[in-house]
Amino acid sequence: MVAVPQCFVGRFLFSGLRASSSRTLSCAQRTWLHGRARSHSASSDIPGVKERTLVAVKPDGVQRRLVGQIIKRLEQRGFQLVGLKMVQVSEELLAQHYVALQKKPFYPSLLRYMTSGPVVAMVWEGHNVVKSTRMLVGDTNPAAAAPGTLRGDFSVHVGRNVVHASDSTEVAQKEITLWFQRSELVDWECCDHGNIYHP
Ligand code: DAT
Ligand code: MG
Repeated sequence: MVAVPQCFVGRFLFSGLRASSSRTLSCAQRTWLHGRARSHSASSDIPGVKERTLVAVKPDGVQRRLVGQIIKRLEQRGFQLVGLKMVQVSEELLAQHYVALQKKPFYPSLLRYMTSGPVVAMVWEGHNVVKSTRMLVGDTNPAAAAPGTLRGDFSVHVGRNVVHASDSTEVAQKEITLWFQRSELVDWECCDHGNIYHP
């Protein structure tokens, strides 16, 4: 990284040219500049900005090479990836994940489906990320999922609906703890934070 001299930074910060000039700086330099310039727009000061949710590309989504498109939709919305791994899910984990569905007639086929191949599990962070991600994912039944949603665009049958997303903040916390170790999640602030959030 190129060091940013103090006098150079001072000129930008106080001459009013910071926004246009920072276009020529590296991401790390912009982050540093924003950190110096902001007094109260750090993410921890914005209510709910640290909300997290579990998103999992199910085995059909992985087999159909949809991982990239699903990540793209969450990234382009402005959410931030804080955890990512590919896993062959165990029946024990799924039994806890789908505990509310254990009495449903489709439960055995749901277990077979979810263990049929690898799953890409992710944790995404951002303001209202749980609700917004559910809207991006769309209705459980793809037939009812609106066009433009992931399920509405990429799936046909409820038994192969390509992606999972936590349905409430409480469930999200439980699911993240179930799927991820604390050490697998990264606390970081994206250098475009100031363009996504109003302080
Ligand atoms: P969601 O995944 O939208 O949160 P859910 O928690 O009610 O929906 O169900 C979990 C998954 O179980 C769902 O994504 C697909 C499967 N499933 C739900 N209802 C089903 C049904 N009637 N037949 C087959 N699979 C079903
Ligand atoms: Mg659910």
